[in-house]
Amino acid sequence: RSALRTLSALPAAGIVSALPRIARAAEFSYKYGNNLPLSHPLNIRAQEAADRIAKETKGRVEIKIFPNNQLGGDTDMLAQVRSGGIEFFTPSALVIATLVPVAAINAVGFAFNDYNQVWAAMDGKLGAHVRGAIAKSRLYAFEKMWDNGFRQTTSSKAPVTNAKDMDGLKIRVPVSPLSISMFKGLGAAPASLQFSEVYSALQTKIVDAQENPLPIIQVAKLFEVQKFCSLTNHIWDGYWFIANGRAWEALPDDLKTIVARAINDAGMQQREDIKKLNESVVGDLQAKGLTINRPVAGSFRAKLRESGFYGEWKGRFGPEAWALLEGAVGKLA
Ligand code: X2X
Repeated sequence: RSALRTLSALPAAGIVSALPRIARAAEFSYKYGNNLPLSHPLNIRAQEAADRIAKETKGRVEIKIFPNNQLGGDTDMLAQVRSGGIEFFTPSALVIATLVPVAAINAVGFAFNDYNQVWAAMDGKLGAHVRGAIAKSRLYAFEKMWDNGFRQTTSSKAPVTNAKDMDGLKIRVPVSPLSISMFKGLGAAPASLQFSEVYSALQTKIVDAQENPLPIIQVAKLFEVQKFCSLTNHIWDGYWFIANGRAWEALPDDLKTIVARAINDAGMQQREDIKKLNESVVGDLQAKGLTINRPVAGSFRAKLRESGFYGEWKGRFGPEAWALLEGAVGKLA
């Protein structure tokens, strides 16, 4: 009895440290949803970040990962992270642009030539501009964007060798006005579907083609339902690691620092993983039966100019964002 009285006189934190063996719930138990299989570097590095965060916060912050659209497709997860149903989400730039239109700016067709240009822009002024816009939607975007990759075109029908081969192509694109506009500009017949629907849509021939970076084509096993892979490199796409604004603000500053450092560091490592995968995965995909070809960008760019794609999107993004993009990649239109 007297021991109990002593204990109950202690402040709550004292009791917890006096009884270290009693399992306790984390003070901040947060859910993170994403759309990729567990084997993708995004999930591998996110799990490492979650483990590091649990350790460095001494269990005060716990992040549970729900990969592979377990919580619904991108549109559902975006709604959940806004409402607070989940605290973290990694939407592609194309997907978060349904809420924050300027976020699609990195996905303007054939804008970036290589990763040096990409990271200089996204870790620099262009990325800061987009993060500012995301913040206005009461979402916190971590500083370092994660890599999705340069998007490539796969088809069950025929290789894409130049812009003419896009004519009438029934191609799945993400739920993204920019993607729809771009593929229409190229003469294709694009249809928006969430990523969670892509494999079965290809399998049942609802669409003949899709476009995604090579690591996704591999981990989502799209080679099982596609024959040709054309390295069109038409869009560079990345993932914004975002948090619900209230959940982020609820963290004391010292925990914010630990969480941000772990997530940004993991993002930097994830970029390296994708870079390495890009080098090895072509061979793997060929071995799995995909026929690979490397078209040149010229005819696609010309077709997009002709169709007014760049002019239209310059207007939609506005002069400030467009100038930041052209500052990073050179004149586009
Ligand atoms: O939906 C896609 O194609 C994906 C997985 O690349 C995105 O998240 C945009």
